[in-house]
Amino acid sequence: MTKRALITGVTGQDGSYMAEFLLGKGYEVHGLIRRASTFNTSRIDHLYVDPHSPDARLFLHYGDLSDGARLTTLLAAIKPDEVYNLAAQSHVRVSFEEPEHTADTTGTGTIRMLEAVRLSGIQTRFYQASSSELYGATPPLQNEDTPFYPRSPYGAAKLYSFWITKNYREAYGIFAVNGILFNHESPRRGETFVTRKITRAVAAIKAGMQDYVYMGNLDAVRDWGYAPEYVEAMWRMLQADEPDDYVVATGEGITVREFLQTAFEHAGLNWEDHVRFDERYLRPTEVDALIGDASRARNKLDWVPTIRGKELARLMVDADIEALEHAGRPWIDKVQLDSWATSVVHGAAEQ
Ligand code: NAP
Ligand code: G4F
Repeated sequence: MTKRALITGVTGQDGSYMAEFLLGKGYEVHGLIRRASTFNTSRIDHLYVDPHSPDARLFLHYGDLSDGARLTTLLAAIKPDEVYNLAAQSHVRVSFEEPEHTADTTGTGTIRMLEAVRLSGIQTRFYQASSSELYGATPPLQNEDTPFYPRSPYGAAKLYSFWITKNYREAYGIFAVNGILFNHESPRRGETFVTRKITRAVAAIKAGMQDYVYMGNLDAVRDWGYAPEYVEAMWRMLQADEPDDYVVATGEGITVREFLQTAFEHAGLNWEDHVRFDERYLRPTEVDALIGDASRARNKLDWVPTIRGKELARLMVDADIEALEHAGRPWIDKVQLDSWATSVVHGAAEQ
């Protein structure tokens, strides 16, 4: 029997890797996408097959986490065996600018999905994209028993989602799990997260198109892993005999400064010549250090990461240099437009 999965956030970094992974395993994959005035499917365009074709196994549906009725009817129609709830306003800095929207999408969106599961009456397994941001001010090492102390509207919204997922597991017997994922990156990472911002800047500086990149707190420590490996951990959680919550992390932390240094050195550049400080990129409350202990995932899911922070920096620099070489002029114009927007429209290009 072909398994069927629904992915919310299928156009995002993780959603695109998850769609690829599940198609590779023979699943029929359904993805929720937001209607936008421009195309927003660039991360999954390579997977697209005309739905009229008998070979089509990826199907996209318009919907939004703010629209509970739509989520319920969609789940009732698709009847997925597995639901991966990856959609969210996922940027921590932006959550300070848009706290209500973040609460609505990243927090209340989860209860809308869980209600859709409950009200549609379907039998399904539910994955919730929880985050190491839950730990916030609690120092490392962090594992499943570490107390939560979120430090942003995003972290607080994810805290609600964590507990409501656990509650629906206990109250209604739904196979619902939380993956508490530490930062994970890739060449598909959103351009305003720190790793991708750095590796894109390295490519542009190397090509002589830009001289400086403006950064915030370089002392923050993060446990950076590789996104394709992390979506496999999500899938493994839904294949387990019993539902549980799992930390997914590499166990190694490095500072933003070390990531910068590694990325610039890989391209033969000295980071100190090109990095400048801009207080705009500081957060009202910062999460100083996240380093995860993923022993439970290793022991119960047999999941082991292989790529860690510095290797990831080199891999992403290579990908951005190659993307720049192949994209040509349109990409160059986009870089110039981005830096123009950052300098002229104060606050509009928070990164
Ligand atoms: P991402 O690249 O920012 O993707 C977010 C996805 O959510 C996009 O597809 C976006 O659609 C969609 N979305 C946003 N608001 C929506 C709404 N109201 N209704 C429906 N869809 C909506 O995020 P990611 O890095 O792939 O992360 C996936 C999930 O894991 C997120 O929940 C994130 O908070 C969580 N997480 C990520 C990390 C990490 O390090 N990457 C770590 C822990 C947890 P558009 O393309 O239309 O914007
Ligand atoms: O790349 P970041 O924006 O990621 P952050 O805040 O750790 O959040 C990411 O990981 C979470 C898991 O822990 C996810 F839940 C969340 O959805 C997201 O994927 O920032 C990383 C660090 C921060 O300490 C930030 O202050 O980098 C620091 N930083 C320094 N300069 C910067 C910058 N961050 C950004 N985005 N831009 C800067 O210029």
